Amino acid sequence: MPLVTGKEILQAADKGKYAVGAFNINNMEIAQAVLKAAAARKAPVFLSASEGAIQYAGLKMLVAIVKTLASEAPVPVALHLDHGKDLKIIQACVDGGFTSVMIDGSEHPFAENLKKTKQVVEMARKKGVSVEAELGRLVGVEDNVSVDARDAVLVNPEEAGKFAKETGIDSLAPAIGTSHGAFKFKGDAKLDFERLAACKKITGLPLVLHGASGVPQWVLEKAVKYGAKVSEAKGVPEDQIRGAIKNGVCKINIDTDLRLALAGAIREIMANKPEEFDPRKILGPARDAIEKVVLEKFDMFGCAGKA
Ligand code: TD4
Ligand code: CA
Ligand code: ZN
Repeated sequence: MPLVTGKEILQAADKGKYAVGAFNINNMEIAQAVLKAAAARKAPVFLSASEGAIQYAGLKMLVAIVKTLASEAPVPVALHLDHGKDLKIIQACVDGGFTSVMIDGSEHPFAENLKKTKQVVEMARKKGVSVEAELGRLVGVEDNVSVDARDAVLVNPEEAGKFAKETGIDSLAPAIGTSHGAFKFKGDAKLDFERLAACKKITGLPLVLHGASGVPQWVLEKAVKYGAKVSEAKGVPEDQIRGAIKNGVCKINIDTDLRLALAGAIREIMANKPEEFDPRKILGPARDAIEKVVLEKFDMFGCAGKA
């Protein structure tokens, strides 16, 4: 089917109290893996491209890949710009066929983030494109971090209320203690569900969880077995993901788990079959490994069967 807006997918998720997955893509194989899994589970899904992905693959190429695959997919698909910072790139995505954009103004002071976000909402509205924004900083918060230190980096729910009202965004990514990448926590994972629930209550918006990769055991084991130096990797455990969904998270961003699965699968082939150099025999198993990760996410998020 044709691409749908982010808002359409998230409103249904919000009402149905489940979360959908948003998976970062950089090439054809990753997009194919995600959509094959989405079709198998009948799950609505976001395909996300970062500014870096756009630089790597080209905006037109990414749009062409996603539109082509989505047109054959039996599930709703939104094409989303992840962590948009450059207004020119955001405008190019809005004009170029994306159906959802994120403006990440979180490193700016509140007033400037608000102003930038408002600008993006204005440009996106003209094309019916949905907008996600971010408040607070994505940093892993450890068990023993003081309340004051948390206040300094995590979302402030009161600010979130004002921000949502003044900008007219469609979804909000509040920082509640997760971070990007494979090394999220030194001690136990600790997400601030109280803050999350307060943001949900005051904004009424579908919320987005960034930095949500779980570093599944089987993915980590394979990567490490074949030489990846990532043995200290630690992600968000499943019970914390479920807690986030209970407290208003409707979109869950996953990139690291796909990267690790791809790297592990490629390392395995290269190690076990040194005579192999057919790209299809190298990238094919990597694509299968990504698909398996995505299937597990759909089962965890509650979005299977919702398409
Ligand atoms: O927003 N994301 C994905 C971030 C992708 C960054 O891509 P570039 O390297 O191109 O900038 C997430 O929230 C995913 O978090 P994760 O837990 O998977 O790291
Ligand atoms: Ca940010
Ligand atoms: Zn993110």
